[in-house]
Amino acid sequence: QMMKFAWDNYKQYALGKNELRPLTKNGHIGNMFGGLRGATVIDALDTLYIMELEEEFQEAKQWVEKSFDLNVNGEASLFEVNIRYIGGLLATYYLTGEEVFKSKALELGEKLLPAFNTPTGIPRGVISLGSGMSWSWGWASAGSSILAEFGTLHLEFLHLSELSGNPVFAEKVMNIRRVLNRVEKPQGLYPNFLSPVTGSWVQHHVSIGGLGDSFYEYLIKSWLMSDKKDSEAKKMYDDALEAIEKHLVRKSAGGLTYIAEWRGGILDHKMGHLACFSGGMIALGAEHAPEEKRQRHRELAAEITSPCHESYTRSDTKLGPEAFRFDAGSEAMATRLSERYYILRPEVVESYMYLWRLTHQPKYRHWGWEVVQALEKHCRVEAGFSGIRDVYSTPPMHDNMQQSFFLAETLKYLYLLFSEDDVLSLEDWVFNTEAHPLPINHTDFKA
Ligand code: DMJ
Repeated sequence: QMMKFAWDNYKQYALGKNELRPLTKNGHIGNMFGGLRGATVIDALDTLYIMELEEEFQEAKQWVEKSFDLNVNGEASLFEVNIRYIGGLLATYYLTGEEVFKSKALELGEKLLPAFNTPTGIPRGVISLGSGMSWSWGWASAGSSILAEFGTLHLEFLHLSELSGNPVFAEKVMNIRRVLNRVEKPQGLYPNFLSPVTGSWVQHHVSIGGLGDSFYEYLIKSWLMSDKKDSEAKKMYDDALEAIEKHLVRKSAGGLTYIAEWRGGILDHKMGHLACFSGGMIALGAEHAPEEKRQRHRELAAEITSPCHESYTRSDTKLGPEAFRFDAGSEAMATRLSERYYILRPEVVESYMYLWRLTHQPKYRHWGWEVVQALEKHCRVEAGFSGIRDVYSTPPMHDNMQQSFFLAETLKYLYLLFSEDDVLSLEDWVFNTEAHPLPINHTDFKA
């Protein structure tokens, strides 16, 4: 019902725009997708399909067939186009077998290739879909590329090669891996900024949250998607996790285990909402860890998820802030005004879903249900769901934005949390970082 409500309002007020503005009842286009439209349609497709919302799925499919235009000119984020559009189209193709999704994914994939034309082959973050020109984000230090951006292409690009028979996509991402393997890692950690010109780190900021997050996720998932053959990815994941455990995982005075950020050796005792996906990732990896580490990793996954849950329960809305801290007497709460917002993000329920599926401890379903109730109470407005500006104040002020990842991820993970384990079984599927399911063992990882 939540998904139907989110979709119906998007369709009524914003179909063809990228997101719905649920308070003003209109659409939002933004500047992340380079002139591409319908981000919410593409992100919602597989969720509608999985939830058996058949009529709504047909509406979305029709929009793709009739109105989804790839001949656009504008500045796109390579990462966002890949995870939302390519991921959404590929997943829907694999679920339905309908050619239109495959052909659009391949056509769009081709348009992303010029971004890799750099001295190292590390792509730049922004690409003009019309001209193929690419450049780095103005805010990224010294023209660098971002770890979580160029490190979050592997799953989709292997499928593009598999489906097209063209090895070029796989070659591009295997080259990224080569560069990463060559460069020296401070204390075994991967900093967030790398120069696409020299292939060396530009700054020593390490984070398992924003700017770093899905790079780690794609290492373990690359290995799983290859049906456990891509041992290089597994080793990179194992080594990275070991360094994270040693240098970033800390326990607060109140006994909460969290993952801090690292700035040239100095710890910033802050955990972003984005970092809360890591409980799920570590739980998934733990199942395949060597026996001597398995139990410790299982415990770590559960421990890391706990402050994320606390960040929700300690707020007045029972929704969690964008970032929470463990310093100056604070525990699992935002201390800065600018970090108090919640934009319908999925990472906390994502971890609940993995931990439920892997442990069957009822608390994860209880925690997920608390989120459902809080979303209904504070984020549901007359024409859709909206993010809120301050999780510590009720009634909350709304931000007038229904993010597309709310339909792709937050609602999908909640649905899967309450489904049987064989609905998109973790044995058969990996979820890309936008929660689009990709089948295991369909790729030739050696390409
Ligand atoms: C999503 O687009 C993806 O989950 C991405 O990896 C991180 N940010 C958003 C959701 O918060």
